[in-house]
Amino acid sequence: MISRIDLRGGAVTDGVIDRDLLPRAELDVEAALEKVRPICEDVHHRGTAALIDYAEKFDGVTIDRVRVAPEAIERALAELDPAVRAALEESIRRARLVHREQRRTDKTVTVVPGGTVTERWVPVERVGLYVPGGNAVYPSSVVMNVVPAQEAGVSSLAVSSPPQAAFDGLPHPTILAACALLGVDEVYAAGGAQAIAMFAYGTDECRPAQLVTGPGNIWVAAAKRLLKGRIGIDAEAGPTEIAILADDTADAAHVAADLISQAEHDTLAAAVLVTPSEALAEAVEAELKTQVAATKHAERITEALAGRQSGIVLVDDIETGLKVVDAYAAEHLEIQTADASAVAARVRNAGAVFVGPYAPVSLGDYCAGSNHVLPTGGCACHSSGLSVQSFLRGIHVVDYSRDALADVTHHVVTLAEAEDLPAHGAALKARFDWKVPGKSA
Ligand code: HSO
Ligand code: ZN
Repeated sequence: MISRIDLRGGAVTDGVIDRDLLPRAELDVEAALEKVRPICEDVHHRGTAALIDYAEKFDGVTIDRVRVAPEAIERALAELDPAVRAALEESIRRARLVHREQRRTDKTVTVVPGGTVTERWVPVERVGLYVPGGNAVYPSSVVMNVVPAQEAGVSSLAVSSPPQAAFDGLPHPTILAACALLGVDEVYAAGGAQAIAMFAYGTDECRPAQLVTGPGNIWVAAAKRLLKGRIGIDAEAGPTEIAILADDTADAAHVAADLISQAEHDTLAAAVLVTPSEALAEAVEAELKTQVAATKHAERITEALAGRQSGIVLVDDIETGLKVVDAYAAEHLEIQTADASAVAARVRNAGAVFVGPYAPVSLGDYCAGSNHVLPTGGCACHSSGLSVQSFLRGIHVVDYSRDALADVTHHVVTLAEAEDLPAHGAALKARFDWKVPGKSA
């Protein structure tokens, strides 16, 4: 079911890994752009009326408003299973512990006497958080989006999630309950590209936001690409990925279970094992066979594991394995090797790293305290996951005295002239007794 890619015996030359040798899905966001463009335009022009039409068309529900009534949110919390409530509360508590430490303080640097630059960290005023529906419901993603936004000091937060036919056109009740637990009372029943357009343009019910965050399917990614600039985005999240770098100290049953756990998300989800151990590869293949057959979403998982985005990559040694996982830049990377901490410390590219046998990705998905909105599709080589920083802007505040400006004026004038932009220099000279070039005294 899962394919093998053999990079042993010289397939890796000079330590350079050709990314194209590694399994990865091709997600054609460009092609989806043309489909989402008219939807976004429609929401721009017709607002709520368009959203109601798309709820009918895409979600198969008839609704007469998109904003969820406060009573529905309160009811969802009142009816929430106490065990789920306790688990969500623990997830929120741990996430807050980690994200609170990401807050930044303003810093002032005295560049010269009388000349300072202060970096002020200012939260985005209003943020839209998208929580997907689809194959699964994601109250955990509400936690992962809302907690860093709140810790950053975002004052206005709105959540949108697709309307569900099974729940009278409301988002899933566990999503509503998670919002209630987090103190978010502005929730919309809109999904896909249309939800992103709602946040970007605003509607009669929903004030436009400056930033939209959260995972989503290809339509959400396409809408984010299309509307980026009009609204800030976190990332165009693609299907979930797990890579595991393991040697023969790893437990094959656990490795297989972890691969399956992320393959469960989507038929396009990626599960990649990188190992120098032929014995482990064989044992994991055998485990996958029996474990997949026994799991609830066997069909979806089988397709994900058989897809070209998944595979077992055989390498000569852990050294080469490290190069492979760095080239792959997985959303989630588990290290299940001897001396896992030392190996993990050498990883350069991954959305999040899970160290040793007792840190499976599922822990991070729900209750590690870490964030689970992470860069996919290789973007981990240049981007980070969602954090407090995602919701802040750093503003440089420049404050110079007359003397401090006078002291540096000759340098500014020189650089301005070197760039053939003399008016830049003139702006400084005008403040002192300097003669402005080209103007007679
Ligand atoms: N693994 C997903 C997050 C998630 N898993 C939510 C379960 N629920 C992307 O990091
Ligand atoms: Zn997951």
